[in-house]
Formats: sequence, C-alpha cells, structure tokens
Amino acid sequence: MIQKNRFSLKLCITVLICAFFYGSPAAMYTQSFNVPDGAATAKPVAAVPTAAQQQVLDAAQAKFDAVIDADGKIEPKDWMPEAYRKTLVRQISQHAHSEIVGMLPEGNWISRAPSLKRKAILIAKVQDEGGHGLYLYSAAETLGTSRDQMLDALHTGRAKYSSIFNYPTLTWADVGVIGWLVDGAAIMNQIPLCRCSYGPYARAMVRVCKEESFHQRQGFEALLAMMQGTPAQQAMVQDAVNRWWWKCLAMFGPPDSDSPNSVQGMRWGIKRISNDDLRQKFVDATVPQAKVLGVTLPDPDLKWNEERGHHDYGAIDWDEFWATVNGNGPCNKERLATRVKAHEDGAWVREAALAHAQKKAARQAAQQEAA
Ligand code: BYC
Repeated sequence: MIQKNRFSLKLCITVLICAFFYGSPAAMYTQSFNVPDGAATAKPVAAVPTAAQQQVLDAAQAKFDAVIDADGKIEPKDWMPEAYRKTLVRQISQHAHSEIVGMLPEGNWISRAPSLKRKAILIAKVQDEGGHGLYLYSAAETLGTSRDQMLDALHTGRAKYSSIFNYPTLTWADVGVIGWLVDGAAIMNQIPLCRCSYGPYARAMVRVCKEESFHQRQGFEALLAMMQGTPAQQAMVQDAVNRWWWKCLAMFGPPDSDSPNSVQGMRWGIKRISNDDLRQKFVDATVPQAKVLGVTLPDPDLKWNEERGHHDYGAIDWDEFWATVNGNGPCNKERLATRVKAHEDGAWVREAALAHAQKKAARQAAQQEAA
C-alpha cells in the first residue's frame, strides 16, 4: 500500500515536472502564436507553474534538501533539481574524459618501457585508466545523458578534461612522475568524492581510488629505482619533477576566490573539500615524500610555516593554466586529434557489437515465440 502510494506520488511529481519544464501544448501554441516574426531568435517563455504544480515542486525540493542536509545519497530515480543534474553531468563527464585522455601521455611509453616488468605494470595502469573512464561514463549515463552525447562534446572541444594531460612526456622519468605526482594529486581530489552525494558517482570513486593508490605507489617506486641509479638517471628524475610540479598544483583548479562552481558544489555535497584546501593537503603530503626520494621541489618559496601548521608555497601561473584549459597548451590539439582518430578507428567494433546484440535479441525472441 505504502509502495503504491509512493509510486503514485513519484508519477504525479514526474508528470507535473514534465509539464512545468517542457510546457503544456496550450502554452507552446500561445507562445508561437504571439511571435510570428523572428521566431528563430525568440527565446522560449518558461511556463509558470500552477499553485498545485508549485506545491509538488516545493515538496520534492524539500525532500531533496533533507537528504543532502542529512548527508544521504541521491539515486538516479530520485527527483533532483535540474542544476544539480547538470553540474553532475558536467563534472562526471569531464572526469571520464580526463581518464581516457589521461591514457595517452603514458600509453606513449608502453613500447619503450625499460624492462618487461615496467612494461607489464604500465600496460595494467593505462588499462585501469580506461576502466575508470568507463565507470564514470556509466555513472553519468544514469543522469539521462548518452555516451554519444558526452563523447561528441569531448571530440568537438566543447567539454573540458584535466589540464594536466596537455603536457608532453619527454622521458621515462615522466611516467614515474605522472604516477607519483599526477595520480597523487588525483587521489587527494578523489578520496572526498567517495562521499559525494550522488550515489553512482560516489560508488564508482571507491574503486577508482583503490586503483589510483596502486598507480601512485608504482610511480614512486619507479622513481626510487632511478634515484638509486646513475647520475644521469637522477638528473632525469629531477628534470621531470621540475616540469610537472607546478602543473600538478594547478590541477586542483582555480583558487577558491575564482572558482565559480565551488560554493554550490559544496552545498550539494558534491565537493567536500575546496580547491585550495586540497592543494595545501597535497603540498604538505608531498614534501616529505620528495625528501625520501631525494629530489628538490622547484619552488624557492616552499617552506614550513609553524604558525599555520602548513607549508607556504609560491605563486601558480594561472594565465598558463587557463591558456591550457582553453585549448592552447602544448599538446591539446595532438591529444584531441588522437582521441578522435581512436574513436573513428573503433567504429567497426561498435557496429559489430550492435549487430551481434541485435542478432542475439532476434534469436531469443524467435526462441520465446517457438516455446
Ligand atoms: N583542468 O569552479 P571550478 C586523473 C575548470 S583524472 C581543466 O573550481 P569545479 C588521471 C572547471 O571544470 C583527474 N579544467 O570547478 C587520469 C570549471 O570549468 P566549467 C581528473 C579545470 O568543478 C589518467 C572551471 O575550471 N579529476 O587523475 O568546482 C592518468 C572553474 O573551476 C581544471 C577530476 O576530474 C583542470 N585542472 O572544480 C592519471 C576530478 N580545474 O566546467 C591520472 C573531478 C578546474 O565550469 N572533478 N577546471 O566549464 C573535480 O573535482 C572538479 O570538477 C575540479 C574543478 C576540482 C576539477
């Protein structure tokens, strides 16, 4: 009985919300009737909800707010504000894109890994990143957007992916540094996402973080081996650290004061720790690791601040960060072109999988009919 009532309430909310957002036929007719000239440029007029519709919307919003305030989880079939849905699609799809574009700088080194052991580890790591992309695309699909739509946004340059993957991997030490610093920064950012208010994203992040932890350790271990090697190997590690350090600090996103999405993201329990606080945590965690490794972090202003109980660090070049985010980093064009080509080259696989699924479904239908 309770189940039935819940179902009726959900149905009623869905019908009213559809009527509110997409408009009733009468409202559309009136609108088009009123703007016969320049209709192509006219903005659609939002339907005003009736008092009854507003009441249902208010109740749905109150229920959503109560779940968020109680630190609960929102699931795909729950009502959610459109802005919450849009924010999640933006963040989860960008995260997925980052994982699959992130396969490229390291994938570039698979054929040149210095030993069979390193090659096997790197293949496993790059494959894991592909898997992370797939969990994340699946999580985003639960919000009503298709994988084709997300990939189209990436391939046409409308969607962002992490700035960090637009820099070249010049030497084998870069592969180690990506593991140690890039994956290290990623874990710092992603552990709080395991408590994100959207269930499918939070659950995907639990597995992603476990794998990222292995990635970070393998990077550190590869660098440690090089630091115990020849002076040329040690210099190669230091050079890679010098080139990646600042890019990793920028990876956490703009300063809180310039982060347009942070306040709302935190209110909704999507973001749990701010960009600047995560960056600080990363610096504090990395300084002792650099000491163990025997490398210098390339920042003359980096020092322990007793009063704050944190390390102070120098200024990040935000102009360079934004140029990269906006498509003008050293490798943006190359990365996107490689992704688009991989997608096009894979068309036959998608077609074959679809044809196989259709054949299977037809065979099952025929068997059922015959039975
Ligand atoms: N790069 O208001 P803000 C990995 C954009 S994968 C590019 O602070 P928000 C790995 C931001 O999107 C790591 N864009 O935004 C994979 C926004 O633009 P839009 C990927 C950036 O969302 C393979 C604008 O700047 N991790 O580690 O509150 C191998 C203003 O920013 C960046 C994730 O995606 C950036 N670095 O916070 C190895 C984690 N930073 O969208 C390793 C999930 C900011 O309004 N994402 N922007 O046009 C997040 O946690 C958050 O989205 C961010 C940004 C912290 C990244």
